Amino acid sequence: MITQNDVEFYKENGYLLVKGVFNQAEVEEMREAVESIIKRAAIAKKDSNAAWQGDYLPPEELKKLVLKGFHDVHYHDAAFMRAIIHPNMTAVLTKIIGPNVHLHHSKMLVKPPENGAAFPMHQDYPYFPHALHTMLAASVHLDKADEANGCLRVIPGSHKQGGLPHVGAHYLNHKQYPISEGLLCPADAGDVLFFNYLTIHGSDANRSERTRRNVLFQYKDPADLPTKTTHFDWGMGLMVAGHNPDFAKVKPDFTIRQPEPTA
Ligand SMILES: O=C(O)CCC(=O)C(=O)O
Repeated sequence: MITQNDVEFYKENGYLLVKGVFNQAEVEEMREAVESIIKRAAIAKKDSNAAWQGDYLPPEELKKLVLKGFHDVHYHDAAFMRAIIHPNMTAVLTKIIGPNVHLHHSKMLVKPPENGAAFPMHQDYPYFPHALHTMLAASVHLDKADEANGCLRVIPGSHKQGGLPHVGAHYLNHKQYPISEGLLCPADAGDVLFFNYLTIHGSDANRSERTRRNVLFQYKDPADLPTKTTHFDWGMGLMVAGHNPDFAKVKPDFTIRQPEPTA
């Protein structure tokens, strides 16, 4: 699926766009799954707006922005589990992470037309820091994404700076790193943008009449261990390629809470 030059490009720039990872039928299946999650979230009254808050936009603009964002999509619909372990996906992952790869978490990010939320520039690193920095996001495009509907933007090579201070752990100083300075990464449905968790990235608001639906899977080498317990999602640690070399530590370190006794 990718060449040695692509691997070098990823190492140098901290991101790589791979065209046509998913075919039209697979994209359609994921679109239906996303729409169904949105409907079921509304029925369950769990559809609160996931748009990032902060000082990167004037409050009156910020309050209009909407993001349909939910974690653990592979717990909601089997279409995403198929995508997480798709042979085209693992072919790329094993080239840029290594032979052993496991899942960290999954989520969906739907920016509705006209007022789809922006993401100020940030690294994913502060959310879930790890020792070896193998962690990457695979952002799967379910619609054509461009500047008008708020496609992803990256700062090439920024992963080489290591972890940077974030405002309240969420995003970088927006005056120093305005969204407009990120390199636009336009993509078609079925394309996947891979980017390291140290790569500075973000996206502008969707001001177009088109929706922008992405699902994002975060993966890493199982030998790359967390340096801080900050984030836990179900499904974390599921092997998608190779094997886990540490027999004693295949599951993340967490405590299962016992349900409260009911009367
Ligand atoms: O999909 C986007 O526009 C940005 C998503 C993002 O930055 C993230 O989830 O960390």
